[in-house]
Formats: sequence, structure tokens, C-alpha cells
Amino acid sequence: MSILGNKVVRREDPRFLTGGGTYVENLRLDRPAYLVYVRSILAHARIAGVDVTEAKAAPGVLGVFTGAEVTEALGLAPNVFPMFPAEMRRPYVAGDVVRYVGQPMVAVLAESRAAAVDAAELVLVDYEELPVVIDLEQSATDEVVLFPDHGTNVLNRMKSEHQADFAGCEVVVSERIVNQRLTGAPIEPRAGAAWWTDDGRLVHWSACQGAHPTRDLLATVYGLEPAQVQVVVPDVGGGFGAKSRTYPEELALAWYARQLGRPVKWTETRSENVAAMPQGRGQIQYAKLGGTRDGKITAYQLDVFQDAGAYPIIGAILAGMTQRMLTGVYEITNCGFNGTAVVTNKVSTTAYRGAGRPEATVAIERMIDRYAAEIGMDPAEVRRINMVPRFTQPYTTGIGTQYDSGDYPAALEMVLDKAGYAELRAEQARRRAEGATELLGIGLGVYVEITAGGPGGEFGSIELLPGGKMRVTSGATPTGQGHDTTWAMLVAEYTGVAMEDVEVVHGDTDAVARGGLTVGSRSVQLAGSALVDAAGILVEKARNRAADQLEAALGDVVFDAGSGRFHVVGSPVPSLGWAELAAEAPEPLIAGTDFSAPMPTFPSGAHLAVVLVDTETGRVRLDRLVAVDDAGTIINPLLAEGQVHGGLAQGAAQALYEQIVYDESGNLLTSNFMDYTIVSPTELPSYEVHHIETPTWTNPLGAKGVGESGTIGSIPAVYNAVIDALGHLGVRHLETPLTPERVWAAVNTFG
Ligand code: MCN
Repeated sequence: MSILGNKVVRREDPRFLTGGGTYVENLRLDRPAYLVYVRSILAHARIAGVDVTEAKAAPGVLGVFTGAEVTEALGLAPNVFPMFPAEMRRPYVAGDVVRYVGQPMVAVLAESRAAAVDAAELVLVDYEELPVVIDLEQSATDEVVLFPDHGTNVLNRMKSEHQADFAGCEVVVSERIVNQRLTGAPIEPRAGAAWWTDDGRLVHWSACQGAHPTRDLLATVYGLEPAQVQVVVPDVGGGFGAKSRTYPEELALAWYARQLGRPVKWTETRSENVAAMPQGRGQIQYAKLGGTRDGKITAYQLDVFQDAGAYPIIGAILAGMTQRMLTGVYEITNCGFNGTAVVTNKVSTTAYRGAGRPEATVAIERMIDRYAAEIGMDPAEVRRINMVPRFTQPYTTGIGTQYDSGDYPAALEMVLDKAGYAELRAEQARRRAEGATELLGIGLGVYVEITAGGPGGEFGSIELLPGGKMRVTSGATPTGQGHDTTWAMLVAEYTGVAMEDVEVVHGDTDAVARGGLTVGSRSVQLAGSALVDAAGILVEKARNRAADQLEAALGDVVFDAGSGRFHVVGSPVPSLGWAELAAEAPEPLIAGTDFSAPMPTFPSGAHLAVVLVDTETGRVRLDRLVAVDDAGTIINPLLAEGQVHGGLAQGAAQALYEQIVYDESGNLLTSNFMDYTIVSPTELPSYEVHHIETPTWTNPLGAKGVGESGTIGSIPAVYNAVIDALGHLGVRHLETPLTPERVWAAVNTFG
């Protein structure tokens, strides 16, 4: 019986739930120096002077290094994306100019963290204020140029070949949509530790989403061969995209360690994390949709401004993902996209759960509801009319993106059915007719997204150990997704050993040959498929060995994956299992391979939210969230569901609660979880989660990614539900998050 598709509980959880996880912070080091950064309190200023005299003399201080000193030694941090201007590379620690509140300016190292914090407070900085640019659209005007050497704040302009033509549309609706900045809010903030071994190797522990990319960056920074660097990523308390890169302030740890001749340890505080870990979203959209009066969409144009923040990293190119997913699940051939990414005086933007795809989904799904309201048609019906029918071979969208497979109508019909759509509409009408103060709103978010959309494959190996156990090494670095369980299931399935006999190793560059980043929900389809292929190679090698031992022709020896035994075809006895093969092994039996797919995969689904809006207070209560997700073949429905649960929370949070707010001087007004209003279980309903399976043909598992789906479908579902509740009052559009203040103001303007 197959183990795949079963709800196997996460075997890593007992360790996590009983305090047995190993995080960077628990690492015991010999005489570590604790690092604390002095951070900028201004969004844009020239550093006219830094006085570290008192800090250096403070008790327990081991070293104080100014940005000027660090920059002189290390230069500027490498550009991970070579297309960005060299003059916009970030300093490890700012020496001459600071460009956002929270930017590190001075490194203070001491015997204890408390001593470092106390000494950091004694550092005096003389700032000369420079003009601040916070607003994206203002930045694009270049009235104030933030990098004078570059001459413009605009980093890139994306323009689709075709632009939408609205001539002939019977109805045209347009809106400005704001995808506010969000922080990843991992439970564990960023943390790192570094030291040099006696033989000149660098060892660096990092709470990040990819051991090998961090190793390669460190090798570049310190002019080392990759083999001279060991990066260990132990257990990680979440990343959500924002830890996909190890940032300059962490890359500098090895330099401090070298100066002090001691290991260096760094863990930021929560407020530092909110202020200085790169943030997500930050996209302003101008959306325009046209069609006929009977619900056929005939034109769609989306023009966006993307906030890159102070120094461009991946956030600056994520509008490219928005472009790729422009038309979502709909057949719209007359479409166009323009994107402009600009620098501002805020922390950089990076990937955050969905990374460019939720932005596309929010835009098209919001505009469909806007159009439906305009023509007086049920929004579910407008979706039906325009949806791409089921397909199993590549489908090319109006903007030119090729999807692998999908069945969007099935997901839509299922979510409507599971939610009881007709009854919900009747209940909505009843409340309106009664003049109820608690209105009911129903919102749909139908999505398709792209997973494993970046370049490169992923590595996996399986080694037969004495006694017949297996050791797996995986290039993927998990940050909470349950890879230990998933990889053990796959190897158990394809080799026939028990899951308990599969040891999983990841996140250590000395133990794993190579690896990529755990981003773009790529791991199951790439790292998982690599293990399927590796299992195939291992079985083949073992079959050869079994043929020798059974003194049979290779062609006559078969493998029974159910029992994990080899025997001659037609005669199950005698047979050999993995333990016997390991015992007789002349040399270790090991198979390692890389898996690359011919194209990305495109998971999809339909979410439906039900909200209750209190017209007297503006409070929105999320009453139900019904999700139907299609990630192709599901390996473990329990884990996939868990992924959807987490995603739904973050999607609902974007629609209703969370936002990063800077004032016009660039002060961060939401630097803790109280002000940021991070979502918690008390605001969320018990989810109703379902799935369908449209397997992909791009990998042997038929699996697509599921790590981001929950977020992508739920943002527009919850967003649309709130606007829907207020539709009869004339409300057509509001900005997220839909705070009580915004909703109350809308009710009082229109109601
Ligand atoms: N799965 C499955 N069947 C599939 C696909 C996935 O059963 N067809 C299950 C597997 O058990 C797998 C898990 O879902 O362990 C996630 O797999 P996948 O979709 O391949 O995503 P990744 O493992 O590559 O994880 C990355 C993804 C991203 S991009 C973000 S952002 C995110 C997310 O995962 N960040 C997370 N989920 C997170 N969950 C936690 N706890 N913490 C984060 O930081």
C-alpha cells in the first residue's frame, strides 16, 4: 500500500514542541563575542561624524567598528542580481550615507549581549539630514534623486509587447490598488554566528532559507574557495521568503570574528527585525478592465509601481512575476502590463509568501468584482464566463505565459458548492432587507500561481547504511515546511524501507553536495523529484548487486518496492533485503542526482470568504474561509493542509490587519507586533480546506507547490468579501488593510 497521499504526522514536531529544536541562538560557542548594531534613526542622512570613544571604553566591550572601517576593509556587498547598478550596492555597515531608518552604522561587540547594547547607546552620531523620498510615485518623478551617480530613481521599466486596447468596450472600470508593505514576521528573527577554524576555514551558522547560496556568497566576500566555507542552517523559525538571502550585516560576522580572534554571534531583536529585515509587497497598481454588458471581458491593462526600498534586491524585479501571472485563470487576449521599480528611503523589498503573484491575483480578482458590480452580474458568473477551461497540455495566456495544466472551473464550482453560495446570497439579502447592522459579505479569490519559477534544479542523494537504513541528503533547506517527514515518506515509498529508518540531512554544506534556496514553493517538485530519481538509481545499483548474490541474470532480478526486497522473477524465495545487501557490500551503495524540470508548475484554486461587517463600528469579522487548492498530486495531505492554513492566515492578515507604515520623514510607525497588528488565531475562523488534483506532467511525482497557495487565494477572497458586504451602499473599492477606521469611514460616506 502506498504511503504517499496519507496524512502522516510531522515527525519533526515532537522535537520542536518540546523545546528540542536547535536554533542559532542555542549554539554554544567558546567565548563568543556578541554583536549589536547601532542603527540609523534617520531615513536619509550623511554621516558627518561618529564618536565611539565612550563605547570602546565601556565594560565588556571587545571591539567597535564604524561603517567607514568595515567598508574600507570589505568594500560594498556583492550584487546578487547583476542587473542592478553597481553604485546601489549596499554597504555591510553604512559609512558615509544612511538610506533608511534601521540601517546599521556601527558594530559593537562585547562579552555579553547586554554589555553590547549598553555600549551601543554610548555611540554618538552626527547626521546631516538629506531629503527623504517615501512615496513611490513621487520617487518615479526624480524630483529628488537618491543616488546622484545613477541619475534616476527608476531601476527598471517593464513593458509588455502588447498594450490593452479599450476601444469597443461597452463598460470600462478602473481602480488604484495598493498592495501595502508587509513584514515576514518569522517567529525567529535573523540570527547568525561565525568563526574561523585553526586551519583557516570559515564556519557560519545562519537562520536562512538556503545553506549553499549563503556559502557561495561568503566565499565571494572573503575571497575563499567554497570548500573553505562551511555553512550550517540548523532549525529555522520561519522565513516566508524574507530569509531567502543572507544580508550584508550578517555576511560581515566573519570579518569581526577575524578582528577579535573569537567566534561572533548575532541575533536581532523583534523591532530590529521589523525595521531592518527586508519587507514584502509594496506595489501600487493602476488596473483597468473592459468588457461587454453581458459579462465578457475584452480588455485588461495593469500598470504598477514597485517599491524596491533603499537598495535594490529581489523586490525590485518581482513585478516581473506580477506580469507573468497578469490574466490569472481567465481567457483575456487583449491585455497589457507596465511596471516601474523605484528606490525609496525604506528598507529594501524582498520576496514574501507569494512574491509578485498575489499582487497579480489581487488586481485581476478585485477588478472582476468591480466589473461585476458595474454590470449588475453575480461575480461567480462573470468568472465562469471568462475562465480558461480544463487543460492537461500547455496553455499560453494572453500575456504569453505558458501554464502546465489546470482545472479552474472545477475548483470554482467546488468552492461555491462547499460554501453553500446560494444560501449565503439569500442570507445576505435577508440582512440587507432587515436593515441589519451586521452585514454579510461574500468574496471569491480564484487564482493560478507559478511555483519553481526560478532557474535551476535541486539535489538529493540516498545512501544505504549498515543494517539497511537509508541516509538522505537534500539540497533544500526547510524553515518549517516539514521536509524531514516528506523526504522520509518519498524514500520509504520508493525503496520499501520503513520511514523511521530514513535519516534526513539538510542545511549543512559539508554534508550535502549542493543545494538551492527554499523559495517559490519549489522543494517537493524539485528536491522531492530528485529523491525519486535517486531512489531509482539506488534500486538499480542494488539490483545489480542482488543479481551477483543470487547468482542470477540481471534481467531476471526484480525489486518489490512494497517489501523492499529483491528476488528472481517468479520465485519470491530466496530474496534479499537492504540489510543483507548492506552487509555484503564491497563498497557503499549511494545514489545522488539533480532534478530540473522543463518548465515551472502552476498550482491553482478557488477561495471563498464570508465576512460580517459591523456598520456601527466598522469592525470586520472573518466568519468563514473555504479553500479549494490544486497542487497536483499531494504527497502528504496533512502537511499540505498545514501549509494552506498558514497561508490563509497571512492572506487574511494582508486584507484586514497588517501593514508597514512609514511617515513622510521615513520613520517606521509599526516597529512591533502591537502596532503592526500581526494576525493571531483569535481573529481567524476554523478553515474549511479541500483539494482537487490536476497532476503536472513536468515531474515524476505530478506535484506542484503548495507553500504559498493559501496566501494567494485568500487575499482577494477576503478583500472582495468586505467590499461585497458594502456593495449595496455604493462602495466599490477601498484600500487594504480594511481596518475598522477605513470601513467605518466608507459606511459613513456612502451609507
Ligand atoms: N506538499 C505536498 N504535496 C505537494 C506539495 C507540497 O504534500 N504537491 C507538502 C510537503 O509536505 C512539503 C510542503 O507541502 O513539505 C511544502 O512544499 P512546497 O510547496 O514544495 O514548498 P517548499 O517546501 O519549497 O516551501 C517554500 C514555501 C514558501 S516559498 C514560503 S514563502 C513559505 C512556505 O513554504 N514559508 C514558510 N511555507 C512556510 N511554512 C513555514 N512553516 N515557514 C515558512 O517560513
